[in-house]
Amino acid sequence: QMNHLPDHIREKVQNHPCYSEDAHHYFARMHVAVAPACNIQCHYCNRKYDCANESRPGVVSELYTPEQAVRKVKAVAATIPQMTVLGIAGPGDPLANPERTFATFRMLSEQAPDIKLCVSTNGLALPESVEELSKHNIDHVTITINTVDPDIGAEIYPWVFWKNQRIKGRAGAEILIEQQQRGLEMLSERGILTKINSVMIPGINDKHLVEVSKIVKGKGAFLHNVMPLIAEAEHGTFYGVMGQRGPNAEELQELQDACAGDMNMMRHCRQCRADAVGLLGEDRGAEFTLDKIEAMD
Ligand code: CLF
Ligand code: SF4
Repeated sequence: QMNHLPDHIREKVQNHPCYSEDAHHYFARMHVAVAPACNIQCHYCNRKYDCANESRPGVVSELYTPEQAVRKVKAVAATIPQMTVLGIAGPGDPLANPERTFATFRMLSEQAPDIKLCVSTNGLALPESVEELSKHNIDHVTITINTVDPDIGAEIYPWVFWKNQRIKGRAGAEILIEQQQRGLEMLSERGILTKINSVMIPGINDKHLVEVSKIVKGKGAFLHNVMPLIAEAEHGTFYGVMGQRGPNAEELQELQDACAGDMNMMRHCRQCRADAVGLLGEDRGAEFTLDKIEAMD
């Protein structure tokens, strides 16, 4: 899969553990949980936990200031030399916390220029953020796109917060979808690599995601990551309470195969926490809590 990539793209993905399946055996990523707020509501979210756009609901991350986050990144980089990528993925939406997210990126691009910066977003605030993202030399942006149809969107997103107003139902979903698609186009125009995450929700968007995959590929997305809904009742999400189930492993694989065609599919995602540290599937976060980092200085 990597061999047919043009050089300038291969260079960007060859040591990113999410964008390259090969790389994930050798290179590690870390997340810093600097972004508490969110600007939309997803029916699969429980705000007490990390953003389910990328991560497993049901775990809570300790919130860091940008300064604390930078100290943590330096401490991890000194301990784990394979750590090539720093991602901001929550616990809310990184672009709904622009001061905190961009302060972290700015300090890191100055103080640790070898570390690749990565971000994951629901996309609502993406078009207004693209300029700033390209300033910080960010090559990797993930957008969670669960649908391109506002009627389906209304079943996933009860509201979005837009221009100081809460906009409910189909109208809110329509705005979110437009912003996501425009953001994707703007990133593609600038040559920033994009990964699309889609949460597979049986009976709601499962049949529709093949079309989503084609559309985002047409707009230049590099990689598509179909993730299973996690909706345990004890997580207290709307879907969990309503008895909505997640897909089983076979259903997930069937959909990933159906999307595959000539789209690159990510199949090694581990649905990381917003403060994960280490190789994918490994979590060394407990070695780098604030008290331990302070003791390292
Ligand atoms: Fe983190 Fe996400 Fe960047 Fe990777 S994770 S912000 S792209 S550096 Fe990776 Fe984790 Fe899956 Fe995300 S395995 S949940 S896809
Ligand atoms: Fe929750 Fe993330 Fe959705 Fe925001 S974008 S509501 S934090 S799952």
